[in-house]
Amino acid sequence: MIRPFVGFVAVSLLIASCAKRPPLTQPPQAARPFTSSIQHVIPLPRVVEPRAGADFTITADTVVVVSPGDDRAIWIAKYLAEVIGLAAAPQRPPVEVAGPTIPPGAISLVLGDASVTGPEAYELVVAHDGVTIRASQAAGLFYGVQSFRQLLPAFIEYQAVRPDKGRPVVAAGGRIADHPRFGWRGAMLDVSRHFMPLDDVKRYVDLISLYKLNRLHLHLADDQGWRIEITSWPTLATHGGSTQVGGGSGGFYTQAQYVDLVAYAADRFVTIVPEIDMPGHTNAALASHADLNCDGVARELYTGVQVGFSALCVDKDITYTFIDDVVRELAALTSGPWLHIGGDEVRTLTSDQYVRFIERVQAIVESHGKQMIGWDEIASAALLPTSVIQHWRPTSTPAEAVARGTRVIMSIASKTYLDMKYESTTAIGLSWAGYIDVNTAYEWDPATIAAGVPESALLGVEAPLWSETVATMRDVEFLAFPRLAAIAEVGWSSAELRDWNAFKERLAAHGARLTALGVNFYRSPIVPWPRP
Ligand code: TNX
Repeated sequence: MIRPFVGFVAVSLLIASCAKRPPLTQPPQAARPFTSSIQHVIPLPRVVEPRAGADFTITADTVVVVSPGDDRAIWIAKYLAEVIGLAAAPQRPPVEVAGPTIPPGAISLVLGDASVTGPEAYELVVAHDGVTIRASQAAGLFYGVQSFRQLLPAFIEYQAVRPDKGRPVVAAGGRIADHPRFGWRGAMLDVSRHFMPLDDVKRYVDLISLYKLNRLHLHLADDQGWRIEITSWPTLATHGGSTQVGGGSGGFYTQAQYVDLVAYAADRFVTIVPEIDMPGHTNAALASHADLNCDGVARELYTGVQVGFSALCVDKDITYTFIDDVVRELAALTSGPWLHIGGDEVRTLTSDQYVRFIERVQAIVESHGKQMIGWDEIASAALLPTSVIQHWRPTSTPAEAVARGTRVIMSIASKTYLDMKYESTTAIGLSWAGYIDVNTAYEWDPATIAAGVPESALLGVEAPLWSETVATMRDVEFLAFPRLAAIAEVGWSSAELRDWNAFKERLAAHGARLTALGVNFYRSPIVPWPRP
C-alpha cells in the first residue's frame, strides 16, 4: 500500500522540479497564522478599524453572494471563490446571486451602493456572522475583494492547499473604508529588450492587481525587438521580433494573443497601454523594412544595449503610412483610450525634425480615437490637451508643458525605475539613476518631486521595468517585488497616512503571502522579515 504512494510522491517531485515554474507545494506545517492582521493591508487603506471578537471563519457552508444583474460583479464573486479555493473545504465556496435576504454567514458583494462614492472606492466589513463588501462601481468591488484577500491567512495563496489539514481559514474582523489618491497606478514591462511569454505577462497582471494597480504599459517595440503582430506589415514581428538582448530567439504576440491579454487584464481592472517607441528606439523596424531608412538599406538586427542610435526617416511619406497602419491596427485591438508613442532619447534628429514628427504622430493617434502618451521629451512639441507626458528624467521637469495644461504620469527614474539595482551588489539591474532599495521607492511624494508639477497636474504614478538585464519572469519578480508594493502605496494611499517605518512592518508581514504566491522577491535587509 505504501509503495505506490511513495512512487506518486517521487513522480510529483520530479514533475515539480522539471517544470519551468514549479507547482507550489504544501506550505510548511510549522505554525502558520490562521488569519492576517487587518492592520497589514497594502496599499494602506484610508480607514482601518479593527474589531476584536469580529473575526469571520470560512467553513464548508460559506457562500459568496452577489448583487444580481451585473456580469462584472458575478465575475468578481467567482474570482473571490477562486482565491479562497480549497483552503477551507473540499469545494470552492459556491457563488449565489442575491435574493431578498442574505443568508447568515455569507460573504456578500453589494454593487451599486451609492453611499460608497468614487469609481474605485469600497467598504469592507468583516463581522463574526458575515462579510460585506460594498461599492458603487465594479472596480471598487474588486478592490474590496483584494483587501479582504489580505485579511485571510497567507496559506490560501498556495495553489496546492487542501482542506484536509483542519486549519481554520479566518478573516480578521473590522471595517475598512477606502479609495485611491490617484486614478493612474501603473506598471510598465519592457517586453522588447527581452521577450516575455504571454503567461508571464498574465502572471504580472495578477500580481499587480493584488496591489490595486490598474494600468499595465507594455513597451512593445524597441531597437532589439518588435513584439506585436501587425498584419499590414508582417515582417515587423516575424523578422523584427526574432531576437532580443544577448541574441536569444525573442518572440512576439499574435493579435489574438494581445486581444486575449487585453481582456484578461480588463477583467482584473487593469488597462493595457501599448507603446510603440518612435522615432528613436526603432532598429527592429528599420531592420524589417528597408524603406523606413533614409538610405533605403535595411539595418542589421541589434542585440546590444546601447540607446539613441536609431531613428525613422522622418522626411519620407512612407514613414507616416507605416505609423498610420501600426497605430490603426493597435488602436483597434486596444480597449483602453491611450496609445504610447515613446519619443525618448532621439539623438540623430534636429529638434525641429523631432517636434514636427511628434506633432504629426499625435494627429495620427487622435485620428484613430486614442490619446497620445509620450516620454517627457515630447514636452517640446505643441501637445493637445488630451496628450499626456510620462516624466522619467530626474534632472528635468515638464513644468512648462504643465503650465500649458498638459497632464503628467510620474515615473521619475530615481524612485520608480524597477530596473535599477537595490544596492551595489544586486546581481541584475542597472544603476544610472541610483540604487533604489524599498525605502527609496517608498519615501517620496509624486506631487513634490518635480518642480512645477503639482498634484492637480498628475494622473498618477507608474513604475517601469526595463529589461536589458531581465531575461526571465523570475528576474522580473526579483526586481519588481517588493518595490512595486511600495510604489502601489505611493499611488493609492493618502500622503498624510504614509510612513516608512509602519510600511516596512506591513511589508514584513506580507512576505508570507509573496512566498505562498511563489514570487521570487528580494528579501531586502532593511525590511524586518520574520525568520522562516
Ligand atoms: C532609459 S526611460 C530609457 C530606456 C532604457 C532605460 C534603462 C526611457 C524613456 N528610456 O530605453 O531601457 O533608460 O533604465
